[in-house]
Amino acid sequence: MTAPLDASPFPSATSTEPDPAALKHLAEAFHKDGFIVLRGFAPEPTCAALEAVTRSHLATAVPPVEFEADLGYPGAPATRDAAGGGTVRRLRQAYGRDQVFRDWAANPRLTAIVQALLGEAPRITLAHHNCVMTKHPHYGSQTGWHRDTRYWSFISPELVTVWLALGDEDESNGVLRVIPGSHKAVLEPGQLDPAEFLIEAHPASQPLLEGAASLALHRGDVLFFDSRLFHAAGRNSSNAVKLSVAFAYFGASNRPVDGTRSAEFGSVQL
Ligand SMILES: O=C(O)CCC(=O)C(=O)O
Repeated sequence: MTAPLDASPFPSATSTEPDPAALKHLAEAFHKDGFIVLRGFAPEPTCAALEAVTRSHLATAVPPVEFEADLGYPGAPATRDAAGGGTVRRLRQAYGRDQVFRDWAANPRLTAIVQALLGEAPRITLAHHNCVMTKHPHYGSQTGWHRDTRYWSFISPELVTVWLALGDEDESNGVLRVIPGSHKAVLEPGQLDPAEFLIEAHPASQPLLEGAASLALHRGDVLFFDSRLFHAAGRNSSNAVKLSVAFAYFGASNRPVDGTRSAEFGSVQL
């Protein structure tokens, strides 16, 4: 499937006042499918600034980073000492890395949309995502079907992940795949493995997987998805690293559960 082309709710490229009817339409699509894609939503100077800082931090693996070898997903190096063991999977704590990340995460046009999707004022969680996802050729791993909320602890599971493509994302470099509507799916016992990945061979997974769609993105496209949406991604068989900036947002009436990892790094009020 081709990714849906949702129209920007802003009347012009510089406006920060969204059209209420367009915003309502986006929110309806989001609640139905679990995601929306806004083409070319991030201006080129923003993408260029984010990419420049990302590449400079990647060059020396400025901490904190997550290595592919730490997760051991399919295709990852077995250990940090193995060939490709220094391959970075994420530049973590993006918000603290540079003003360009803070500006993007708090961009008023972006947060106006998140607010419409959550139905209340959003906050940025610094505990989850808050990163640049990097998928490298050769050692970038495959990510199985999962919901982001599998390892997040909030009093309500309603969060929105905002994923900005800094380059083309397609079948050649590990495009994101989603199962539209799966944010509402009620699972059967035993349908998830101990790490809460969907067991594809489970009979109840088949109807879900039949609806899977690839979300091809271009530089500047922004995917907003419900953090309960099942998604997965393949490996990168191109010869260039894929870079995507990801932040997650929760509503003012929500909060991380005390004492959990979700409460560890605080949040940003917008
Ligand atoms: O790019 C990928 O492999 C998917 C990443 C992802 O969905 C995640 O880390 O939650």
